[in-house]
Amino acid sequence: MFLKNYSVYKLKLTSTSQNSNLSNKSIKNKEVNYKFPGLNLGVVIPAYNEELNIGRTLDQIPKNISDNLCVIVVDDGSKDKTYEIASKYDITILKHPKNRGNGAATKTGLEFCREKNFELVIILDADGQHPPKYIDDFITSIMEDSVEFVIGNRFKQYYNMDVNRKLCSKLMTAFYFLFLHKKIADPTNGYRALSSKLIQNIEFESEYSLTQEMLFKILPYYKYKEIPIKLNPRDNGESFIKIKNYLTKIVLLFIKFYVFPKIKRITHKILSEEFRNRVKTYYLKT
Ligand SMILES: Nc1nc2c(ncn2[C@@H]2O[C@H](COP(=O)(O)OP(=O)(O)OP(=O)(O)O)[C@@H](O)[C@H]2O)c(=O)[nH]1
Ligand SMILES: [Mg+2]
Repeated sequence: MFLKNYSVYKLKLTSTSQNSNLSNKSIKNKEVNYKFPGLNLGVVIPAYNEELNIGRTLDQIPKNISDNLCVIVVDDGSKDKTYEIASKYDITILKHPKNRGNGAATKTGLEFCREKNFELVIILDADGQHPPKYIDDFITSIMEDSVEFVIGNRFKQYYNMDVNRKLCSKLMTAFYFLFLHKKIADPTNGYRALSSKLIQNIEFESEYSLTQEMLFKILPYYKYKEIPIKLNPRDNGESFIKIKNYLTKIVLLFIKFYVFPKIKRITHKILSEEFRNRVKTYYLKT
C-alpha cells in the first residue's frame, strides 16, 4: 500500500493485552498493569542504517505504557539490516525508498500520526542515545503540567559533547532568547513529545532542520516544558549533523519563519487592504 512519499511496510496500530510485548519472540504477558491505560500513543523512531542500535532501542521500550501504544519506525532508505531487524517486532514500519534525512523521516512519522489521530506523540532516536525509559516522564509532563510540548534537556547533568556542537547549541539558545524571548537549554535535543493539538494544527515543511522549525512554530505560541534526560553517547553509526550546514540552515529558517512573518504583519498594519491588493494585482500582471 502506498501513502504519499513513503510506504507502509508493516502496520500494527494497537497492542492488546495478549501481545503487549513488542518483541514477537518474547513471552507474552497476559496481565499487564498499564501506566496510561487507553492512551492512544504514537512513538516515532526515525532510523537510518541503525542495524546495530534499532533492536536494543525497541527492546528497551517499556511494555506497560499503554494498551494503545503504536511504535512507528521510519526506515529512511537504510542500506543495512535496519528494516529486517525492525520487522521482527510487533510495530509499524514506514519506509522511504531513498534516504532523505532525519527531518524528512520524522516528518513522515508525524504525518502518519496525524492521520491516525494519536492523542500524544513521542519522537526518539534509533541510535540508542535516547533511553526509552523516559517516555513515561514525557507523557506525565504533557498530562499533568498541561503543556503541549515537552523537550529533553541533556545539560541538567554532565554530558560529554563535542566543543563545536556545544557552541552551536549554546548559540541557538541565545538566539531563541534574543529573538523569540523564550528559554530553551537544549534546542538540538530530538527527544520530544507533542500533544494531539500540535500534531493536528502545525504543518511542518523542512526536511533537514525540522527540529528547529518545530521550535520556531511552537515556542512562541504554545506552553512547553523541558525535562532532564540523561542522553547516552552514540556508540555506533554516523551522526547526520554537519555544523556549518546546520547553522546556515538555521539562519535561513529564522528568515523564513521569523523575519518574513514579522514583515508581513507590519505591512498588514500600516498598509490598507486595498493598497496591498493593488500591489498584488500589479505583481501578478508583470
Ligand atoms: N545520520 C542520519 N540519521 C538519520 C537519517 N535519517 C534518519 N536518521 C535518524 O535520525 C536520528 C538522529 O540522527 P543523529 O545522526 O543521531 O542526530 P543527532 O542525535 O542529532 O546527532 P548526534 O548527537 O551526533 O548523534 C537517528 O535515529 C538516525 O537513525 C539520515 O539520513 N542520516
Ligand atoms: Mg544521535
